[in-house]
Amino acid sequence: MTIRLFFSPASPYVRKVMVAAHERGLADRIEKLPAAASPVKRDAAILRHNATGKVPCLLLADDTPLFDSRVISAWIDAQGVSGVALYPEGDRRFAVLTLEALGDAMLDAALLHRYENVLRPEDKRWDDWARGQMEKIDSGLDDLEGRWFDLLAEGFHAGAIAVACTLGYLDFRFAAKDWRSGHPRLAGWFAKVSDRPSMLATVPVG
Ligand SMILES: N[C@@H](CCC(=O)N[C@@H](CS)C(=O)NCC(=O)O)C(=O)O
Repeated sequence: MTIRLFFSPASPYVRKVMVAAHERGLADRIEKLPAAASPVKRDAAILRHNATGKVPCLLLADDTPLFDSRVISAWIDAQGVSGVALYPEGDRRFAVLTLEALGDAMLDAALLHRYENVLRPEDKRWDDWARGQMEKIDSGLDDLEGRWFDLLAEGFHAGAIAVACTLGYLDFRFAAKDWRSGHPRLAGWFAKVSDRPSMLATVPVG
């Protein structure tokens, strides 16, 4: 079975699904397709399969597209040939899904902040809007350090993967942001999970 993935080595959402694939023993079955996703210059090859033009987008053997990162991660988990389920059964499943949604929402804010400061022409930038995105990241960090920490530390499930990719993205694109100060438990957890083969194999480049 060959599956193809519109891939970007810098995308934290692509990283989420590649980490999931490594954790579940599927990474070597994924053929990486080149992609240049951008909200201002859309990639025609992605658009043929995903009307949003975003990565990640997975193509099954018969060309059926799967997106976005949450759907792809769930599909990978369902195929899993090794490792531990990323989405547990029962009530805990919804807690893990909510944690994944929190990690993704922080990533959305980080990406929007970056687009504002990298893509938008300087004279059109809006500081309050960028500050609002950063505030989402900051309140998310506080919540991860507090009420979500026990679930986060329970195992490397889909929620933990989303958070790990979010923190990795902050280090990659917001290196000056000292998110570790004030979040010592989160910092210790991230140092530990960063040594997992799935995380080491997917360190962002770009
Ligand atoms: N909710 C989506 C977000 C994916 C996303 O925003 N990907 C970015 C790259 S990191 C992208 O394709 N941006 C291009 C665009 O916004 O058109 C997911 O979880 O996969």
